[in-house]
Amino acid sequence: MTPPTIATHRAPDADALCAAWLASRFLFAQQNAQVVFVARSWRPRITGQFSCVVDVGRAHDATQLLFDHKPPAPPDRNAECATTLVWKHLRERGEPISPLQVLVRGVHEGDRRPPLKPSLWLARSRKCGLHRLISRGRAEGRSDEQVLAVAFAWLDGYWFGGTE
Ligand SMILES: [Mn+2]
Repeated sequence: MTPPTIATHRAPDADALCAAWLASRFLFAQQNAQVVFVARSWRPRITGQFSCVVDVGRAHDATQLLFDHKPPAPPDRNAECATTLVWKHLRERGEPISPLQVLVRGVHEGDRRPPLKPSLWLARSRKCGLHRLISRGRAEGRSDEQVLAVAFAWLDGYWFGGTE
């Protein structure tokens, strides 16, 4: 059986990676989902091209597993982020992911444009947490796949390993 595919944008940020991780570990648990990177200009035209789309495509439709938060749907890009949209969908499905709320809130805050004065959680994450891992990976010229591997390892540790 072909594994599910999760599309997000190239040069992924914390929101793209966290939303893709939520989809991979909860929507498609134990299915070895593959993350595919597409241009930020990508738009969903063919239904079912990917199993799930996060933080790209400018469409939000949970019935098709399309989770973007940029206009036109919804009109305000800061009201939600891709991670909060996937998280809320998972909660509606009854997944026991409430302990991720602090992380989800921090990722949402970090995705805000323009940014506001960061919370302590976000400032710490940018200094030595998930946000730092991603920005350092990018600054060191790592590939999208390498940045994803590092971020997923951190998130797996955060959730499954009980570290952090
Ligand atoms: Mn985003």
